Amino acid sequence: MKKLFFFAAASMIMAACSNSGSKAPSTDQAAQNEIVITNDLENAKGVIPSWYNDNTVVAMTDPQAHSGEYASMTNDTLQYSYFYREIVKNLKSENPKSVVYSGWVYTTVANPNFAIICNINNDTVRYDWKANPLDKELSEPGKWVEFSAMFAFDKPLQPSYEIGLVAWNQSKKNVFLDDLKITFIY
Ligand SMILES: [Ca+2]
Repeated sequence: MKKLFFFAAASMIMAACSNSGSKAPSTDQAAQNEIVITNDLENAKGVIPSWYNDNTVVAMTDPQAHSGEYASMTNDTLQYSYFYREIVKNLKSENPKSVVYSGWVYTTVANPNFAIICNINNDTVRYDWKANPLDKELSEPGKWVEFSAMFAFDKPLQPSYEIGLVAWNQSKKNVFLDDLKITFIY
């Protein structure tokens, strides 16, 4: 009788172990610490929450967009690209540690004065801003190139602050963006 009880208890423990083991794979853990937002710009004209400057989104044929038909165009009159803005607390109850803004960029001129900007606003007041220039990555005009810009939030954030991500083109020549991806890391 004792032996049977021990065997039953042991199999219950084993069952408990295998359950907890299958519930928390490491990839899920990593995903829980990130919020990923993607935008291929194909539906930008339909007004997507948190995205602005859809007047920069154009149908492209020559050159072709990186995906589908649409990409964001910047030049002398459109210095700022399609623009992502969101309040910190609308993303998650905690504050992000950093954000990575990545995607594809096409320049019509070598080494344009072109940068990804991360703005942080406290209501209407600028709290912080950083630039990640892409001029060196864009040494070859006439092709789509993948880019990635990382910004660490080293100045403390408040839940009410607004984070903005935008490309700033000061080259006056056409530079296009497509297939944007924003990854907030917590
Ligand atoms: Ca597209």
